[in-house]
Amino acid sequence: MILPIITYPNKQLKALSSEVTHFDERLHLFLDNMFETMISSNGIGLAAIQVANPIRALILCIPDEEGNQHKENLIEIINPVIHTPRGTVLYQEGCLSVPGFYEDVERYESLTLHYQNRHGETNILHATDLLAIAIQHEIDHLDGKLFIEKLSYNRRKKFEKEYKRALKEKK
Ligand code: Y12
Ligand code: CO
Repeated sequence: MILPIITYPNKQLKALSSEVTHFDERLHLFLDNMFETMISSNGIGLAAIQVANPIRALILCIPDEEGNQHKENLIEIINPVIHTPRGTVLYQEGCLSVPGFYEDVERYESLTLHYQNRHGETNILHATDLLAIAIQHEIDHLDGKLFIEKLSYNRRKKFEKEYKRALKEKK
């Protein structure tokens, strides 16, 4: 089932998501729906709060060199914790909750992630490149933060003006 994606400035996106404690059929169905929703919107990452569920769950499906996404590359990440972040890198980010806008954001270059899978099993993942960036972007969603909050004062003001104009034009 394709779920509606909440977009900025909806205040639900500011919610602090709660730890997942039940790794049951309901969670599995929800994660399946998140995947369908993300792929149908051409996304590579989606956090549960973006579809109005404030739980600490996110999914990522990084495209291959040809830009194609494969379900076998899907990573379901529950209750993530970042360890040993290293270096910094600038990357132009986009977000399904801020449609039509891409901005350079500074992130850690690499990190180690401790998380649980859909069965509650603990996994450890070393991430670099786009995977490391997308993990940080999605974990920010779990903490109620959007990438636009990392922009400088002037870039944020410019974004607000352009976004408001785009929303008006859509109406
Ligand atoms: C850098 C950091 C984090 C990510 C992962 C999360 N972002 C996305 O998956 C963004 C997807 C996206 C897709 C769009 O295309 C459509 O909606 C059809 C899009 O375009 C518009 O909204 C017009 C914007 C964002 C990625 C990179
Ligand atoms: Co996002």
